[in-house]
Amino acid sequence: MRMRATAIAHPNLALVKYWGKRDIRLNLPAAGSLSVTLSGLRTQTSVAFIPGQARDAVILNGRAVWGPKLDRIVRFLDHLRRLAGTDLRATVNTENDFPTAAGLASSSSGFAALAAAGAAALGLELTAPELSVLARLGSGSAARSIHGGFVEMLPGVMPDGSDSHAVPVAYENHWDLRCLILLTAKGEKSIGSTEAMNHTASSSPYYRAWVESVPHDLALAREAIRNRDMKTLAVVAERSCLRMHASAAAADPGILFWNGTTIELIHHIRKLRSDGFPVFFTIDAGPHVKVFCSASEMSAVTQSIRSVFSGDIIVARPGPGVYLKDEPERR
Ligand code: 2P0
Repeated sequence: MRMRATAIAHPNLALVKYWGKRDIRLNLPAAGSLSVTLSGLRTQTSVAFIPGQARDAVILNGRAVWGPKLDRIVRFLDHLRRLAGTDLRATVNTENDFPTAAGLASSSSGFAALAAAGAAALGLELTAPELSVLARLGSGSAARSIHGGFVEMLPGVMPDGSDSHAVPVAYENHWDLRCLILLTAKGEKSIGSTEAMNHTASSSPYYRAWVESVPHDLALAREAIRNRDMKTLAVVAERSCLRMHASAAAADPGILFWNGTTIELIHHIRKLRSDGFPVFFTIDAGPHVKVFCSASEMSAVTQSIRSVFSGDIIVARPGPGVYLKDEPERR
């Protein structure tokens, strides 16, 4: 057992969204989802299990983490300790090169990197599905960042969640897409994804219809990715995004993640598409707009967006799954 390890993971963006759980305690999703793991944004996490250390310590971007955020990570470290049969406490040091808890999927890369580094530090030799199951216990979307490229999350049927993990759909170099992340606001979002999706599930009359709509969208998206069919993927991804947000907006009280710029950008992207550009948007549990287009169209799409948007833009592309710093990337 080497007791310490460092892992690198990239956040993923869902094209068919995950929104709602069949088991809150085990983070089991109510339906599948499909995402792209993105290079261009990255989390690096080091974990050290230290004999004699009294309690877990977590440092995020150089600052100590406290309160409910620390409790969530300690609960995750407890899963690791149970698997390894140890009661050693850990020091976790994690760095994001992009805004945390702002609707940029930091929990997906965060828990994927923590799962891989923690498991390696404790000498756990896990298969990819086992590592994905472990990451899922930290955050549902983290299960998908174990793999690179285009990834599907299987909801599974087992009560213990052992069949609820991600699987690769296509490698990162399968399709040379670009993702422009348009930052429409600064700071952390007002409500976390976990709380927002649980509130939607318990109070939105549209929630059931949302969950029932997912399998059909998954089948279409899977096929569209295999065929590099932008037209179909655009329709499915925007539909999945809008249905997810509609189910949240119909909760009681309703949850609205968008600001005015979000809506202006939605209209602009749809206009671009009707003008013949193969482009589409998606939006997560925050106000930022993520725009997908082919690599060859990126400069024209960026130029057009710049006519209505002056905020920061992060450029990302399909990227690798989680890997240990001193080992090759996992494909
Ligand atoms: C997704 N999101 O599929 C959806 C779309 C946000 C909007 O997965 O409670 O942070 O930790 O399982 O993974 C965000 O949810 O929630 C998310 P938990 P998570 O990407």
